[in-house]
Formats: sequence, structure tokens, C-alpha cells
Amino acid sequence: MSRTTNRTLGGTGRTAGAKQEPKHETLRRALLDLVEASAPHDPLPSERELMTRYDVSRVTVRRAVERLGQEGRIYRVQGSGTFVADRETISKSLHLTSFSEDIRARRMTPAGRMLLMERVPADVVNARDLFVEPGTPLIHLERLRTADGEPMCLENVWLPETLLPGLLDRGEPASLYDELERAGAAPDSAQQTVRATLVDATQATLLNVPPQFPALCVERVTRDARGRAVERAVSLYRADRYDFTFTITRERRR
Ligand code: 16G
Repeated sequence: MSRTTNRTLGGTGRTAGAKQEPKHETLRRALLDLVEASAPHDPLPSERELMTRYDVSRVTVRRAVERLGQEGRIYRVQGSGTFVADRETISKSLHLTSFSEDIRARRMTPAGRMLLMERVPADVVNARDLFVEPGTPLIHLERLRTADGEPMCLENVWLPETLLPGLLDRGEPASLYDELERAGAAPDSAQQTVRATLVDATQATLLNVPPQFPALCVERVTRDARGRAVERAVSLYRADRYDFTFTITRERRR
């Protein structure tokens, strides 16, 4: 954010009837202009800079900034400052969808970068979740997934190599779920856990967000219609671009 002009809020306060608009509201609108003129993830000026630039108290700055945070227009990263939020959020329903489907549903183009594609022996966790013996050959894919070229999600997937023999030679699949479907192992249901986390420095660089940025970590074990476990996936979604939406129903009392 490059604007450094010093301007007070004096003349910009709107009146509502005879009442003067509260200063924090006037500042909130001024900051909103600044946010709208900026790119997602641009830093906002510091609290002190805002106090000087708009000639207002710390309390006024905090109230304005807090409101913009509640409105989802900015976000704070502990120790790093306040940044312009990205407005478009991908709302993920609880239907079993692939990354490609989620992104296409938003009329964006899914793509990605393969970070790792290797054969690994199943460790204890993968063996337990995929119902294979420890040491069974698995394919491990690590992919940075993008929407319209913007990083969205870091994904680690493990699956039994017998499900997709030859995948390692064919190279990166455009859609893993399409590959599984073609191989007669179409994903049909999944057990999923979602938890909040913070990205580490490497993940932050890949996802193009500041270090310690909030993320949603989704762990999924997916089965095909025959009940076979076809993947164990750990996906790290940028919390500013993803949310989960689901229908809940009230249990009927007898
Ligand atoms: C989603 C899945 C992931 C799956 C991938 C396949 C979640 C939490 N994870 O990211 O398990 O491997 O889609 O996407 O939804 P693709 O078919 O586009 O490769």
C-alpha cells in the first residue's frame, strides 16, 4: 500500500440527521476506500501510522479496524500486522467433490503444480487408514492447487499403488478423482476431519500468504462404492478462501 498522504477526517464526517457520524465510522469508510484500492494481502498501514495520517486516537483506529475485520474486509496476523482480505471465498459443501470440481463450480480454472510424486512404503498411519499392511507400496502426491493461477490449497495424498498402476510413469494427473473413476475406484464416500491451523514458513511461501496465516486442515479418507479406501488426503486450505457449508437437521424427539 503506497499512499502516504496525511489527511484528517475533519471534513469527511457525514451527518445523520443532526447527529455527527462517529469518528470510527468515518475512519472505517476511509479505510474501506483504501482496502478497495489495494490488492488482496497488501498490508494496511500500522496503527500508529493511521493515527498520524487521519489525526485520530488509538481507540478510534482500533474500533474502525475491528469493524473491518468483522466485515471480513481485512485480517490480522499476530506479529505481522493487518492485511487486505481476499473477498472471494470458495464455499465447500459436504458433498464429496474434488478440488477441480470445487473450483470449476466457481467458474475458475483449476490447475496446480506437482511438488512431489513418489512411491513410498505405507507407514503406520497410512496403513491403518487405507487398510493395507505397513510397507505396502503407496503413491504419494504433493500438489499445490491453484484457481485462476492463485494458490489455494496444499494437498498431500496417499493411495495404494495397485489402484492406479502406471500413474507414476504417466505423470501428474489433471484430476485424481477422474483417474480413480476411470480405474473403477470412483470416490463414493469419505470420513473427514476439519481443524484450524497456522501455516509454517514453507507452506506460507507456497500458498503466497504471510507466515502464521490461518488455514483449514482437512483430513479425508475416501472410499469407493465397494468400501475400499482409495485415498488418504491431508489438504491445507487458505482460511481466507475456503469455508465449509452444510445442512444440519434437528433430531426428532419421540
Ligand atoms: C480434494 C480432496 C482431496 C482429493 C482432491 C482430488 C478435500 C478436503 N480433499 O482436494 O482428497 O484428492 O480433491 O482433486 O476435499 P482432483 O480430482 O481435482 O485431483
